[in-house]
Amino acid sequence: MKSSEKLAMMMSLYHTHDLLPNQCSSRLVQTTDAPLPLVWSMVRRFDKPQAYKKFIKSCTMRTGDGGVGSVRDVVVVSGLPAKTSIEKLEKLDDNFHVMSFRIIGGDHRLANYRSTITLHEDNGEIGGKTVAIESYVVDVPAGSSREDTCSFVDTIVGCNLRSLAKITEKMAC
Ligand code: A9S
Repeated sequence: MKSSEKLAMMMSLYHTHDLLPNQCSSRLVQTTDAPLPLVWSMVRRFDKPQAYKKFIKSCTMRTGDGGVGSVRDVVVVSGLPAKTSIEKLEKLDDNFHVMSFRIIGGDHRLANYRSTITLHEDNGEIGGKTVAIESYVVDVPAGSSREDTCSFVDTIVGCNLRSLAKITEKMAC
Protein backbone atom coordinates (compact mmCIF):
# COMPACT_ATOMS: atom_id res chain seq x y z
CA MET A 1 0.00 0.00 0.00
CA LYS A 2 1.46 3.38 -1.02
CA SER A 3 2.23 5.71 1.85
CA SER A 4 -0.28 8.24 0.51
CA GLU A 5 -3.00 5.53 0.57
CA LYS A 6 -1.98 4.55 4.12
CA LEU A 7 -2.11 8.21 5.15
CA ALA A 8 -5.59 8.58 3.65
CA MET A 9 -6.74 5.44 5.50
CA MET A 10 -5.35 6.72 8.81
CA MET A 11 -6.99 10.11 8.21
CA SER A 12 -10.40 8.57 7.78
CA LEU A 13 -9.86 6.02 10.60
CA TYR A 14 -8.46 8.31 13.29
CA HIS A 15 -8.81 11.93 12.22
CA THR A 16 -12.40 12.20 11.08
CA HIS A 17 -14.76 13.13 13.92
CA ASP A 18 -18.54 13.39 14.28
CA LEU A 19 -19.24 16.79 15.81
CA LEU A 20 -22.07 17.91 18.05
CA PRO A 21 -23.52 21.31 17.03
CA ASN A 22 -21.58 23.13 19.78
CA GLN A 23 -18.21 21.55 18.97
CA CYS A 24 -15.28 22.39 16.71
CA SER A 25 -12.50 20.26 15.34
CA SER A 26 -9.22 20.70 13.53
CA ARG A 27 -6.30 18.68 12.21
CA LEU A 28 -2.60 19.64 12.19
CA VAL A 29 0.30 17.99 10.35
CA GLN A 30 3.97 18.26 11.34
CA THR A 31 6.95 16.58 9.63
CA THR A 32 10.23 15.90 11.38
CA ASP A 33 13.56 14.50 10.24
CA ALA A 34 13.76 12.21 13.26
CA PRO A 35 13.02 8.50 12.75
CA LEU A 36 9.51 7.34 13.68
CA PRO A 37 10.55 5.07 16.61
CA LEU A 38 12.28 8.00 18.33
CA VAL A 39 9.31 10.34 17.83
CA TRP A 40 6.90 7.64 19.01
CA SER A 41 9.00 7.00 22.14
CA MET A 42 8.28 10.62 23.15
CA VAL A 43 4.62 10.74 22.11
CA ARG A 44 3.67 7.47 23.81
CA ARG A 45 4.79 8.59 27.32
CA PHE A 46 1.41 9.60 28.71
CA ASP A 47 3.12 10.14 32.09
CA LYS A 48 5.63 12.63 30.67
CA PRO A 49 3.89 15.07 28.30
CA GLN A 50 6.20 17.84 29.56
CA ALA A 51 9.04 16.13 27.64
CA TYR A 52 7.85 18.14 24.64
CA LYS A 53 4.73 20.10 25.61
CA LYS A 54 6.09 23.47 26.78
CA PHE A 55 2.83 24.65 28.38
CA ILE A 56 3.01 21.90 30.96
CA LYS A 57 4.92 22.58 34.17
CA SER A 58 4.38 19.18 35.82
CA CYS A 59 2.47 15.94 35.44
CA THR A 60 1.64 13.36 38.07
CA MET A 61 -0.24 10.12 37.54
CA ARG A 62 -3.53 9.99 39.44
CA THR A 63 -4.30 6.42 38.40
CA GLY A 64 -2.51 3.87 36.25
CA ASP A 65 1.09 3.65 35.10
CA GLY A 66 0.78 5.22 31.65
CA GLY A 67 -1.29 2.51 29.99
CA VAL A 68 -4.80 2.92 28.56
CA GLY A 69 -7.20 4.14 31.26
CA SER A 70 -4.43 6.00 33.14
CA VAL A 71 -5.35 9.45 34.44
CA ARG A 72 -2.83 12.28 34.79
CA ASP A 73 -2.92 15.55 36.70
CA VAL A 74 -1.26 18.29 34.61
CA VAL A 75 -0.15 21.63 36.08
CA VAL A 76 0.13 24.34 33.46
CA VAL A 77 2.84 27.04 33.27
CA SER A 78 1.75 30.48 34.49
CA GLY A 79 0.40 33.10 32.10
CA LEU A 80 -2.18 30.86 30.44
CA PRO A 81 -5.96 30.98 30.97
CA ALA A 82 -5.76 27.71 32.88
CA LYS A 83 -4.09 26.18 35.93
CA THR A 84 -4.67 22.44 35.88
CA SER A 85 -6.00 19.73 33.64
CA ILE A 86 -7.06 16.15 34.35
CA GLU A 87 -6.57 13.86 31.37
CA LYS A 88 -7.33 10.23 30.61
CA LEU A 89 -5.52 8.01 28.11
CA GLU A 90 -8.06 6.42 25.79
CA LYS A 91 -5.93 4.71 23.14
CA LEU A 92 -2.28 3.72 22.85
CA ASP A 93 -1.37 1.53 19.90
CA ASP A 94 2.34 0.72 19.57
CA ASN A 95 1.82 -1.00 16.21
CA PHE A 96 -0.12 1.69 14.39
CA HIS A 97 1.43 4.53 16.45
CA VAL A 98 -1.89 5.96 17.58
CA MET A 99 -2.44 7.78 20.89
CA SER A 100 -5.65 9.40 22.01
CA PHE A 101 -6.54 11.18 25.26
CA ARG A 102 -9.50 13.07 26.65
CA ILE A 103 -9.57 15.98 29.10
CA ILE A 104 -11.93 15.01 31.93
CA GLY A 105 -11.43 17.95 34.30
CA GLY A 106 -9.33 20.87 35.46
CA ASP A 107 -9.79 24.63 35.65
CA HIS A 108 -9.73 25.74 32.05
CA ARG A 109 -12.29 26.30 29.33
CA LEU A 110 -11.66 23.29 27.08
CA ALA A 111 -14.67 21.11 27.89
CA ASN A 112 -14.94 17.68 26.26
CA TYR A 113 -11.54 18.02 24.61
CA ARG A 114 -10.27 14.86 23.00
CA SER A 115 -7.31 14.51 20.66
CA THR A 116 -5.66 11.81 18.60
CA ILE A 117 -2.09 11.83 17.34
CA THR A 118 -0.80 9.35 14.75
CA LEU A 119 2.70 8.93 13.33
CA HIS A 120 3.56 7.82 9.81
CA GLU A 121 6.82 7.01 8.10
CA ASP A 122 7.23 9.33 5.17
CA ASN A 123 9.14 7.91 2.19
CA GLY A 124 10.04 11.39 0.97
CA GLU A 125 6.62 12.20 -0.47
CA ILE A 126 6.05 15.08 1.95
CA GLY A 127 9.68 15.69 3.05
CA GLY A 128 11.15 14.63 6.40
CA LYS A 129 11.24 11.10 7.90
CA THR A 130 8.20 11.11 10.15
CA VAL A 131 4.80 12.75 9.75
CA ALA A 132 2.74 13.48 12.87
CA ILE A 133 -0.97 14.16 12.46
CA GLU A 134 -2.96 15.48 15.42
CA SER A 135 -6.68 16.15 15.39
CA TYR A 136 -8.99 17.19 18.18
CA VAL A 137 -12.62 17.87 19.03
CA VAL A 138 -13.62 20.37 21.72
CA ASP A 139 -16.77 22.17 22.89
CA VAL A 140 -17.04 25.80 21.83
CA PRO A 141 -17.37 27.62 25.18
CA ALA A 142 -20.45 29.84 25.66
CA GLY A 143 -19.56 33.34 24.51
CA SER A 144 -16.75 32.18 22.23
CA SER A 145 -16.86 31.60 18.50
CA ARG A 146 -15.95 28.37 16.74
CA GLU A 147 -13.13 30.18 14.93
CA ASP A 148 -11.64 31.66 18.10
CA THR A 149 -11.82 28.32 19.91
CA CYS A 150 -10.11 26.43 17.11
CA SER A 151 -7.47 29.09 16.57
CA PHE A 152 -6.65 29.03 20.32
CA VAL A 153 -6.31 25.25 20.38
CA ASP A 154 -4.52 25.15 16.99
CA THR A 155 -1.89 27.50 18.46
CA ILE A 156 -1.25 25.18 21.41
CA VAL A 157 -1.29 21.93 19.43
CA GLY A 158 0.87 23.55 16.74
CA CYS A 159 3.43 24.58 19.38
CA ASN A 160 3.43 21.07 20.83
CA LEU A 161 4.02 19.48 17.41
CA ARG A 162 6.80 21.92 16.48
CA SER A 163 8.45 21.31 19.85
CA LEU A 164 8.18 17.54 19.32
CA ALA A 165 9.85 17.88 15.90
CA LYS A 166 12.64 20.13 17.21
CA ILE A 167 13.45 18.03 20.25
CA THR A 168 13.48 14.71 18.38
CA GLU A 169 15.56 16.17 15.50
CA LYS A 170 18.15 17.31 18.08
CA MET A 171 18.16 13.84 19.67
CA ALA A 172 18.52 12.18 16.28
CA CYS A 173 21.58 14.08 15.05
O1 A9S B 1 -2.00 19.45 25.82
C1 A9S B 1 -2.45 19.21 24.69
O2 A9S B 1 -2.08 18.23 24.00
C2 A9S B 1 -3.47 20.12 24.11
C3 A9S B 1 -4.08 21.20 24.69
C4 A9S B 1 -5.06 21.95 23.89
C5 A9S B 1 -3.79 21.64 26.08
C6 A9S B 1 -4.33 22.76 26.60
C7 A9S B 1 -4.09 23.24 28.01
O3 A9S B 1 -3.17 22.39 28.68
C8 A9S B 1 -3.49 24.63 28.01
C9 A9S B 1 -2.26 24.67 27.16
C10 A9S B 1 -3.18 25.03 29.42
C11 A9S B 1 -4.50 25.63 27.49
C12 A9S B 1 -5.36 23.20 28.69
C13 A9S B 1 -5.84 21.92 29.18
C14 A9S B 1 -6.15 24.32 28.77
C15 A9S B 1 -5.76 25.56 28.24
O4 A9S B 1 -6.44 26.58 28.34
